[in-house]
Amino acid sequence: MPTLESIRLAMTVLPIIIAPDPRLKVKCRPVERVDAQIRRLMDDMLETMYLAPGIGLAAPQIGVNSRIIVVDAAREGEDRQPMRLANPEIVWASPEMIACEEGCLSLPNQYADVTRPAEARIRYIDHDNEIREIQVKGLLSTCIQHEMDHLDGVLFVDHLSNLRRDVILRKLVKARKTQATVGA
Ligand code: GNR
Ligand code: NI
Repeated sequence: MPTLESIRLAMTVLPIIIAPDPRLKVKCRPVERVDAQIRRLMDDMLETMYLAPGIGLAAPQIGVNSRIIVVDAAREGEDRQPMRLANPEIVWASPEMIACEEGCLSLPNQYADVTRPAEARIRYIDHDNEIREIQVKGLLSTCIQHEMDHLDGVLFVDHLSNLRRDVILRKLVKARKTQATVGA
């Protein structure tokens, strides 16, 4: 029988770090083992992602330097398909590439086309600490690759020209200054 204390009724929504920020530019450390504490973090990340709302979230976006991502690329109206991945690795990528318009919760209101492998095979550790592999395509493939980039300190704007990246980052600096002034 689980004790009352071991049953979590509420998950925690965590603040998302907005670029530019040095915490989004670091390489994250591998997870040693997916234990109850990591599972809790994965659940809090999912809750944070759903509220935002977004289709993916990487640990560094909430200030945690660990190789953990969560994803749910289910369409609106479909049942939720939450995925929890630790130490994700690309073990195969298709030669075919696909361009998808990407956004990022750490780059609010900024969108650009990014070209990535259309399909990929991903090895990861799941929420039960089991090694698994999945083959993904479409939006799910794009999203997982976007999240994996975060674990190496890479943002989608790093795939654009220096000029386009700097235009977006300057907009975010300006928006932050305006917010600080207005106190919004
Ligand atoms: O919510 C998100 N949408 C999205 C759309 C296209 C490609 C990637 C993404 S991921 C993004 C959430 C996010 O910032 N994850 O890091
Ligand atoms: Ni992102």
